[in-house]
Amino acid sequence: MSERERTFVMVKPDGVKRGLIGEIVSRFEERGLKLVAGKFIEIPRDLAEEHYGEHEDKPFFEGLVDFITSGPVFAMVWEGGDATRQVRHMVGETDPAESPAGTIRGDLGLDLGRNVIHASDHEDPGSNEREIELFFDEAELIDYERPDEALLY
Ligand code: RTP
Ligand code: MG
Repeated sequence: MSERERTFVMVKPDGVKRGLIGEIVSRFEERGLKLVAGKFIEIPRDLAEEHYGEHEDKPFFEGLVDFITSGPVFAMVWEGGDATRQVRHMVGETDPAESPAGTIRGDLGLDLGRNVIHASDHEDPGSNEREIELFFDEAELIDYERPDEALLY
């Protein structure tokens, strides 16, 4: 039994344009995580800069913000036991070339920039809550029961 937790995930513009939203959502559903919120949006530049604020001094920052604002993203909140760590495990490494087969980036990612998905960082405690708040209002987080609830946490 692990603690119930919510984590933030988004399919990046490359994943949306390649038609990978369904594939990515399916992986989390099949794993037994519960979808709590989701929306299809174009991220305003100031939100993108805030979201990736931890990287503002890095040389790739401007390019990263350009990329994440280059097209629509599908933003989601998923819930489950130890969800942030679990999701990052499923996502793989930052660079798809270093991500094992079976991970989302290992199976679907193209390169360091076009790595199809963002997920909150389990090594940065609180990043999940911070990112959820950045993208969603409280009223957009939907509470409901799944019949297999007992397996989720
Ligand atoms: P994300 O935040 O997008 O889920 O990715 P991540 O945690 O795996 O990696 P992070 O270190 O947070 O970096 C954010 C995104 O910046 C791009 N990046 N480029 N050296 C580089 O050129 C470089 N390093 C990172 C990647 O697209 C990464 O997903
Ligand atoms: Mg990150």
